Amino acid sequence: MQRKILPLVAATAVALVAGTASAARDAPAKAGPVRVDLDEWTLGFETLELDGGKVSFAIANRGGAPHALTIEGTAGGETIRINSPILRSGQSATLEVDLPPGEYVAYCPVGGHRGLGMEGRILVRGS
Ligand SMILES: [Cu+2]
Repeated sequence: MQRKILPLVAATAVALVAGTASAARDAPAKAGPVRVDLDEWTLGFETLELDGGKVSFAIANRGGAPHALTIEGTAGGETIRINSPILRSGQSATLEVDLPPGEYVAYCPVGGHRGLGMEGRILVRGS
């Protein structure tokens, strides 16, 4: 019995570590907030894959310059644009969003930060 349970426990621990990493891929939406660490000049991820539905983003500005997060996309013919507040160095914010399945771009809307590399993709799977 013990030998059957142990591998499951180990697999769960690995999944939890992956889910809290800032560059988390495949982070399950229902498993807690998705961490986004903003810095010069990166969002901390290139592609984020999430399950559709309510998603909570825990956004932190780890850099020196002001940063924010904008999520933009089209779902069902409707344009979706979500903006976090502009965060100063060290500030953080939680963004609760309800994203329909689809493909979104994420970027920092401050100054020319997007062009400097603060851009990524968010893929929302159907549930
Ligand atoms: Cu920025």
